[in-house]
Amino acid sequence: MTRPDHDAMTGDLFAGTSGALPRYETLCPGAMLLRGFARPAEAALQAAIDHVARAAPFRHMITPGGYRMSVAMTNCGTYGWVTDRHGYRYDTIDPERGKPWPPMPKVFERLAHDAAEAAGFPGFTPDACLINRYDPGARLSLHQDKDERDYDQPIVSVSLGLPATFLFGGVRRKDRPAQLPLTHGDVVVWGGPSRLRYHGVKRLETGHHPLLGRCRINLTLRRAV
Ligand code: MD3
Ligand code: FE
Repeated sequence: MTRPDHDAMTGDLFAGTSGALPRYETLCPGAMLLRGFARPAEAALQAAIDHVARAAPFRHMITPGGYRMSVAMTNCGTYGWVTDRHGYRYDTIDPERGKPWPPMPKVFERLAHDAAEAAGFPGFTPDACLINRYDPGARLSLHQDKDERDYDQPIVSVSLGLPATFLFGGVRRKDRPAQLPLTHGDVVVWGGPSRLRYHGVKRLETGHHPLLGRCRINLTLRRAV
């Protein structure tokens, strides 16, 4: 599906994209893939990620079961997602630094808002952004996102850098997952009946991306509280 009104809808940040309009695709009820939606903002996104990571560095958190996550993580916004031996939670304080997370960059907030609107969820205002960094070999096993208060709020996921294979299953762990290749600039909005689906990311292959280098970065924008 093409959107001739895309520029008008997203405003000046994303203006001038008419030569390469993103394609829109429904993956399953409530989930919409917006191919290339983040590309016009790639430089601003990268600068904002660097800014956040200088204040709150990427770290490998420990799962409640005692495993070190292969994905390196940091957060920005009012709430950050954290895991340690005690469990998963959203916290206003970065436990590594004992200080609040860096504020949500305007470019993140705007991208999430505009992507959600394009997918049929107007008025989305994220209060949490988890930034996941996948180095070659990193993976994320199948899980549900259940730590948020209101499942009626969508989740906006932004892929940058190296390509990855995303897995999305059903609402039961045993449901065989579908595989979805996600590349630089792709945005997925997960809402409605897709919100509690199991999902994960396959082991990242080695490679080099012209902007991000040897990694994949995923922004997961949520309304936590
Ligand atoms: C599908 N991150 O941090 S976000 C996570 O690429 C996480 O780093 C992945 O899953 C990543 O929790 C993918 C995409 C995503 C997020 C929430 C979902 C997909 C979802 C909720 C329901 C179904
Ligand atoms: Fe998830």
